[in-house]
Amino acid sequence: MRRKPVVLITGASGEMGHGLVSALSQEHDVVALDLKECEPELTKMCRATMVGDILDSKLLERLASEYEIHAIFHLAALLSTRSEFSPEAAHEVNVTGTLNLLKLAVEQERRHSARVKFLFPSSIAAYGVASLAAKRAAGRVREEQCLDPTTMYGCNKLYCEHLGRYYSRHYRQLAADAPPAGVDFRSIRFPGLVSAFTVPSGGTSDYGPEMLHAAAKGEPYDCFVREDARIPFMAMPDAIDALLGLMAAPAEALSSHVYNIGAFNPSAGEFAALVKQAFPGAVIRFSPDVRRQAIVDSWPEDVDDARARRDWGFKSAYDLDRAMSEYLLPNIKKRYARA
Ligand code: AKB
Repeated sequence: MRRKPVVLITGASGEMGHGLVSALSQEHDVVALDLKECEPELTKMCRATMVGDILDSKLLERLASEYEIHAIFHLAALLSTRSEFSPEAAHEVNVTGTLNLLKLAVEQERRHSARVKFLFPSSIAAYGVASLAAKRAAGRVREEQCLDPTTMYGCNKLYCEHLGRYYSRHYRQLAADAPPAGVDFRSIRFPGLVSAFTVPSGGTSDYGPEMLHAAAKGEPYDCFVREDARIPFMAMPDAIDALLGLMAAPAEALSSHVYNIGAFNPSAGEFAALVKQAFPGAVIRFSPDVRRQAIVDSWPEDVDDARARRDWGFKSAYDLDRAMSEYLLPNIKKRYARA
């Protein structure tokens, strides 16, 4: 008897997992995996939740034997700042962990004779520009430009995009029993994300969401980048919609395994000004950390997302003003009023 297919989400308790579990669970049976116990509210939406490590091969074997997995959203990762404190551990989680999930996808395809969709959140950290002058000159970067990341996390993301392409098109290409079709790997290079419901940790784009949440809580915030630091950001609902949109796109429409998506790109100073407008008493001081600043300076100030618009109709719904007035401020105010 065929079992009901499920969608597996790794890193389900993280920043993006929350929104994704609730969106996906409306149409799919979701199995959520995370190092931490999922919140009860999320658990209720899932067919099953598992506490465990993507490096634990026994756990992945158990998952493979218990469920028929038809799509994997592999969100689990160590972000850019945290990865610089233990680069080898980051490599293990970010690369070996991804490899384990790609192997799981291949194994599921073999068992169930159906292609597995593999959705991979890559990052603007895959880019690396050599200097501020080069960043300004590069402007909106296309997917194949400036690929010299300076962080372990960025190197890991870029390499995993290549691994995905390999598992999709070239896996065991010389073996007599090479699979007829590879994993259906699709990835998005996300900008910094801003959610009303979760505060990220361990990233370098965290100054955006951190200053907003601090202001809402009435706490002062020391921003670790300069006022003129500029990278792309996006409101979380657009990020979730983009993953769902890419998942739904017909394979023939996709000309690539990797897509930029963009929404808005305020400087840290411009973002702080909007936060102060919303929370007039907010105290935001700029005290740049030279080394974290250097990471932000190595990321592009904007991305060209023409490929995503053309191939699968990506379009962000939230520019910065709408993100603030319709999504971030109402939800954040409600959240901290309750706390
Ligand atoms: C980070 O700052 O590491 C992440 C990212 C930009 O991918 N938020």
